[in-house]
Amino acid sequence: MSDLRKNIELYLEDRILLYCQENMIPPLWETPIIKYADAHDPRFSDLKEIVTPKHLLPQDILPNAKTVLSYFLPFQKMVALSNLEPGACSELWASAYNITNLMAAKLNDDLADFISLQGYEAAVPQNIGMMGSDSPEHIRSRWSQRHVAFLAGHGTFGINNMLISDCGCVGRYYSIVTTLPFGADPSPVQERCLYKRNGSCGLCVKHCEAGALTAEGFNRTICMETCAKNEAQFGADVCGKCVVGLPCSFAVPK
Ligand code: B12
Repeated sequence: MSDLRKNIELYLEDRILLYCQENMIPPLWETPIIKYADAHDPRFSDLKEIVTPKHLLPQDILPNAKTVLSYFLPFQKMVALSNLEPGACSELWASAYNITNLMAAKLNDDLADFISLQGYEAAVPQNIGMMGSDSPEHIRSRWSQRHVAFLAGHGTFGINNMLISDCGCVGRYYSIVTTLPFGADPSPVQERCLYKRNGSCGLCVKHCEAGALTAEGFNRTICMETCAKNEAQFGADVCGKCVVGLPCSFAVPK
């Protein structure tokens, strides 16, 4: 691994520790995983069809874009364990979501500054939360973090829609567009979702009491209604029952 690549990893790990110290919060995450996509990968254009015609290209974010840095922040097991019970999400699950998003905004800016100091350009995608339209079925992001992570080789998609990383699917993805001179990371060869691999498992579907997730597909409207109920109770638009207590929560299933 190149020194610069290693230094970026160490920098991110350090910043997380520092953020926790400065804000007097316990670390809620395992070591982040950083992977890179080629900003000229033609599959970025496909996202205009797969996600939304308004989906951005890396070059819309940074004209000289060469590489997209995508990182996964895996939650610690205790965060997932707190959310195993059926019903509303756990308070810890909700607060971990809010804390992670606040921290990631800072990490992204710091990481972009760090990359600039190394002599490369870096830009953080902006306004990439939900992009509502007339129909809730069209609630999409113009920068789909998990599709970007997929192009960076982080993992394969489970039937719960989650991208299953090298250390499972319980966590959050973020990304930065850069001119870093790294090649793209390879995609995993093996299908990581057991249901997709051989029809076994399917636990994520069983965990979705609301019925948003079925083996046939995913109903965003039902999922959003469930997340909205948790938001009213715990201040975060989350649920997460479909990602906890699974063979792919914290590992790549054998
Ligand atoms: C809008 C949104 C929501 C909405 C709508 C959900 C939805 N699925 O669209 C609501 C509020 C309901 C929601 C719920 C959740 N969300 Co959400 N959400 C987003 C957001 C902002 C945009 C998602 C988007 O537009 N996706 C585009 C649509 C078209 O694709 P998709 O839904 O991702 O599903 C695609 C894949 O499954 C893919 N796919 C499946 N198989 C294959 C195979 C191949 C080869 C390919 C290429 C693609 C592919 O195709 C599907 C359809 O195109 C992203 C953050 C971001 N900026 O990306 C987070 C994000 C997707 N959410 C996330 C999470 C964790 C959740 C929840 C678990 C809530 C929680 N934190 O407790 C639930 C899970 C719902 C579910 N099972 O999908 C994480 C996912 C992390 C991961 N490990 O994958 C993200 C990436 C946030 C982040 N920064 O990490 N979310």
